[in-house]
Amino acid sequence: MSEFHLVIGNKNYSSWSLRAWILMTHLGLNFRETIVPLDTPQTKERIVRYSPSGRVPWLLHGALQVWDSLAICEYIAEVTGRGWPDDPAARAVARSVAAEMHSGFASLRGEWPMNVRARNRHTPMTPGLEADIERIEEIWNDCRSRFGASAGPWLFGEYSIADAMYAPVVFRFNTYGRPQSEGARAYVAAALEDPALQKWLLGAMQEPWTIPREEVGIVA
Ligand SMILES: N[C@@H](CCC(=O)N[C@@H](CS)C(=O)NCC(=O)O)C(=O)O
Repeated sequence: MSEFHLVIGNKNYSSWSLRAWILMTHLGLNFRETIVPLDTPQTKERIVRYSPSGRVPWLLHGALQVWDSLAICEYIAEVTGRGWPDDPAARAVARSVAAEMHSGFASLRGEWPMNVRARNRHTPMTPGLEADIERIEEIWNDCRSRFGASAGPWLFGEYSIADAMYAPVVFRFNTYGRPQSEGARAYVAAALEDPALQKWLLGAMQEPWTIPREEVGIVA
């Protein structure tokens, strides 16, 4: 198989990059990794050398370019035959919750930017943020109780693209506050122990870059 080359943003801040990276890491794929630091005067020019959309993550496999986190996850699932649950009903729900994350949760994204290194940050609770958090807890509890609980710690038992899509939310809860429900708390705790997530965290810890506008919340 040709080499995979994944181009990503800063591990501390690039939530879209984390999704593709953690799926590929979970599936045990060897890949070359290039980090383009975000929010510098050279960022745009560096990213467009690779990605036609001017955004990361971007994947090269042989001569094929794939961009956009969900498209990369889908491609990896096609190439490996892994990434989605086997059962068609579980797979349909996994695709629904992955798509819901891909296209929604604007308040959560805007008000709680992923900031892997930060802890104990407090931001004002707004109706939009509260609704996004409630919906995420509902999704996690529903997936775990209907498809996950008997087969492993993940949303659909075995690790799937759905878990990769929600990995940045796990880091957000770790930075800004724990979820309310017991089920969601248990999911966050299990996901934080995941060696792949820990590897990404270590990478973020070692990065020299800080993006001031992503550093939100009062430390308390
Ligand atoms: N929908 C895209 C969004 C990708 C995206 O917005 N990536 C950000 C980094 S997290 C980016 O490349 N920004 C370019 C820049 O900051 O110049 C995906 O899922 O990959």
